[in-house]
Amino acid sequence: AEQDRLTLEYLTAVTPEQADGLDVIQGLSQTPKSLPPKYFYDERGSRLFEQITQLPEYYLTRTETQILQQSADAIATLTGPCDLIELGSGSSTKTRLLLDAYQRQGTPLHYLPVDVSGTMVEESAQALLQHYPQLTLHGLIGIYEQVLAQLPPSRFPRRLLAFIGSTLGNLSDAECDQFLTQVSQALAPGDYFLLGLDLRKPVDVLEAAYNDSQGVTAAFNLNLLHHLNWRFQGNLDPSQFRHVAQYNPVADQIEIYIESLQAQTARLKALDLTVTFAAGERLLSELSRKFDLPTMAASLQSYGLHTVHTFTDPHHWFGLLLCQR
Ligand code: AVJ
Repeated sequence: AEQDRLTLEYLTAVTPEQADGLDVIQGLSQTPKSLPPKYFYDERGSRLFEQITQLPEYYLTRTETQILQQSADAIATLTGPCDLIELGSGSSTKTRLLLDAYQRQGTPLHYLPVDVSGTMVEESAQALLQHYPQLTLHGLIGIYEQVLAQLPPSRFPRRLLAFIGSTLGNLSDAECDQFLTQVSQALAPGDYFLLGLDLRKPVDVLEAAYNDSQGVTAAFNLNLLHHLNWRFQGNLDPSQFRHVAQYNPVADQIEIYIESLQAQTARLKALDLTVTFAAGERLLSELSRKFDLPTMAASLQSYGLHTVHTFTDPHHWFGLLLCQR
């Protein structure tokens, strides 16, 4: 039966820092204020992000899709039968290109999508069950740190850990270092790591991608406030804030802020937290770093992750690195 091919697992916090809300209290109590991007992805936020991926200005998803269309067969051939663990799987739309390649080659695959949005994991897993009759799935609902600290035992000799979509760009230098250390420790020698990265490019292209004309990115950004209200019994008023996204050429990153339109105070009752904003004060809601492939490949090498293939598009706007531990 179809249901026998799908299991779901809800991971719980393993350390106090990861427990719900502590990172919110910390982020909103410091100057300048910031919040972890994982709080974007409640059900509505996940749907808004799916809309972003369809926007004419948002070249990232389209470009990575093109690259995957051309590289999926090579990736499947190289890894052979494996456990495909995907961090931040969302709708798993791009992943289907990989699943198709394994299916074409008759290579068995066990797919483990990982996402903070339970709805997203459940819905996409159900759709995949219908479409891929041979596929077995184990959905994990939780954050990357939890999953990497305790990868489920693998079915096949090899693992392919996928972190595509340039989600790595959300991490600061220190977070990135921690993350790659964890990746390297989680993988066994011979396992693969597939990393999707947004690359440096003209600033007008970058800024347009995060300031789309339909305002979807603005809605996605401000939805963070709705999510906090819902999750922590808050009274933040999203209409009193605006979306700001700008490129920082020194740090090679898009910085996304929620800017307070006036002086205001809000409460998050469940956290027993009062937050005050000055007029014009900015809360950093997301970093989206832009990379350079040779530099990244060299950095990965220092974590014991050796690049075996680099895939890119004709404009070099996006890159996929296939590494082996
Ligand atoms: C999912 C982190 C890759 O940085 O482009 C899109 C998120 N934020 N528009 C990105 C995002 C605003 C996205 N990542």
